Amino acid sequence: MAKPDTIIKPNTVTKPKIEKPKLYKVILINDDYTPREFVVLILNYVFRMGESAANHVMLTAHMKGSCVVAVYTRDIAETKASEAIDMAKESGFPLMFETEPEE
Ligand code: TYC
Repeated sequence: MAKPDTIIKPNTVTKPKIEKPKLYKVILINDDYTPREFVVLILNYVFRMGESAANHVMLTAHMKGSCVVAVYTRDIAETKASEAIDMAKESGFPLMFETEPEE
């Protein structure tokens, strides 16, 4: 086969596209049944919060209805929320966590 006389190369520049992963909030929801100590225990265990931060978050949710616990990438936020909900369920408590994208 004959070789082409002209080779046309596309004139493009590839920019490395590295985007910051979107972050998700884990939100603790208040209820009337889960004991305060159990909420603190879950915050200690699943979210690695110290005693005083966990107490503060629990009391904020208790008084205001909800409180942001922490911010993670989507996978981690969803995994931790499910882990916390499952632990509460296993103990017979209706404790709820939600995840929502950060603005
Ligand atoms: N309101 C609960 C009680 O009085 C305690 C509680 C606090 C439950 C925060 C859930 O997210 C919560 N026993």
